[in-house]
Amino acid sequence: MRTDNIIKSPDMTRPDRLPPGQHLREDWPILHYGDVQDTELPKWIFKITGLVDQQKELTHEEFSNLPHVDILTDIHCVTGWSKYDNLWRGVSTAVIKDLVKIHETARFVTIHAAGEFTTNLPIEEFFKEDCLFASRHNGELLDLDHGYPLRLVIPALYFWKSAKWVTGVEFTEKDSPGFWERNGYHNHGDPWKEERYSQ
Ligand SMILES: Nc1nc2c(c(=O)[nH]1)N[C@H]1C(S)=C(S)[C@@H](COP(=O)(O)O)O[C@H]1N2
Ligand SMILES: [Mo]
Repeated sequence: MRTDNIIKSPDMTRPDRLPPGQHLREDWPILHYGDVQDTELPKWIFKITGLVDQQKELTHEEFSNLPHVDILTDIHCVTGWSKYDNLWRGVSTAVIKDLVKIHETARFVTIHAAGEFTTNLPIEEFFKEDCLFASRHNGELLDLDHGYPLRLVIPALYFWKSAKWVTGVEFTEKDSPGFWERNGYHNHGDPWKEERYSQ
């Protein structure tokens, strides 16, 4: 594995790297609600909407031409499994700031995915340096089951925030709970605080 220029997720260097209540897995389970979303690349569009000066749409070719990074992260799923050492390649969330001017009133991000899936997070957690829109995992193109052509990766939060089949981001002033957040999962989802379920 190449190790130059790889950003390492800060949580990987904790003395105890496994969050409370989690167990390690070597394989990679597939979990999502509803159907696998198979979008033909020519029809695929990435939209940046909400509190921005001008909304923006990118084709798959335009998105693929954005600068790419390699980021190494652990995965922590709310159902209890964790998977170490995932090398993702894709576009850093920070690149969004070069594409649009985000209003200062923006405090939250809603991630939109094919099949009307959404998830929400505070803007500062979306822009952490280990967050990216990934198209590759451990050197291979993402499997359709794992979100091809593009998935979000937010390493510091439970994996349900890492939306598969992403189609866009929306910047908002108010927080708006996403799909799992409306269906019993915690609104925030910090694995180190075991923010698993709501109430
Ligand atoms: N579009 C979409 N993305 C999603 C989900 C979903 O239902 N739809 N589920 C989330 C949940 S609950 C988990 S645990 C991870 C699982 O990702 P994986 O199947 O690649 O392991 O995807 C997340 N992303
Ligand atoms: Mo999940």
